Amino acid sequence: MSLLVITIKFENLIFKHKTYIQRKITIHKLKYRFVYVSFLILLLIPINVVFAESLIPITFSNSMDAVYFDGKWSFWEEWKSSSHEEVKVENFVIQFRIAHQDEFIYALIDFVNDYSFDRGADYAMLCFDTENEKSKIADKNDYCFMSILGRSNPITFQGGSPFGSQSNFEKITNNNDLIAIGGLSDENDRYSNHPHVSYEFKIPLEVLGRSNNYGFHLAVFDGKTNSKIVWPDNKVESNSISILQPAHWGNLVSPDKSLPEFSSTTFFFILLLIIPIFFLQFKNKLFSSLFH
Ligand SMILES: [Ca+2]
Ligand SMILES: [Ca+2]
Ligand SMILES: [Ca+2]
Repeated sequence: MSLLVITIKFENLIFKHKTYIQRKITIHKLKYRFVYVSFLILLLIPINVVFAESLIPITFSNSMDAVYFDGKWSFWEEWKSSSHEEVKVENFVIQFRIAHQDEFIYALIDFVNDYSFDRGADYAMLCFDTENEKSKIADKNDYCFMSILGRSNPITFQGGSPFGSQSNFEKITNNNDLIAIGGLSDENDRYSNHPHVSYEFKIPLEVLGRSNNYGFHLAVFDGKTNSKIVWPDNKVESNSISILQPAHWGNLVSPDKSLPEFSSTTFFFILLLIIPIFFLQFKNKLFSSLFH
């Protein structure tokens, strides 16, 4: 074999090896881009699309102790720092806001197109299954809090009653710090200037206990149209005294476990720290797999 042939074969070998390395780098680059793009897409998808639809996130807010309980959005900043969920069923629109601070859960139910102030008939009710067992019959750790428009005192219901005719719930004494009040909105409302019915709740964690995942149900009734809007079913029922059983409730989830007291801003900064670490680790793995 001549020297020329050996040289050509050797050059071909080197060329093939170089091509193999380049192909490997290209594949790794593509993998890297795929992971990066997927991560960006995940960041852009709303949380209620990533998870099941029957889920409402609850966030920490450091301004809920400034809420003025008059049954309406009283000033521009009042409910600004809270989670938002829009419930749209047929022609009805409810803007729901919820947050927690210290020993309380705070909620606003803004029934944007209930223009009739039906005193003693319109009502809103929030229900919590504190162990989120989704049981077929309400048990002792299931609570509902009801505000009837025009009445100063809220009503607390607890599950575990033997009476199926009352959906296995019974009235219990209100916690002293419980507030649930209905009202008529004014020009400070964030969603509509047309006066409409809204409700504000302050629910003590002394009753519920802290959890990062409650079973959750919302029911809002308009006396004029005899329509009860229920979440998570997103359907309209005519009024009845029955309360939906926990098996049909959705979830109220705290992304920051067990309702800890740190803000969404802190959560965002933690995320900002985690992302570069994630990519640095990925990059190191990429280089080590190429050169070892
Ligand atoms: Ca208010
Ligand atoms: Ca009404
Ligand atoms: Ca339960």
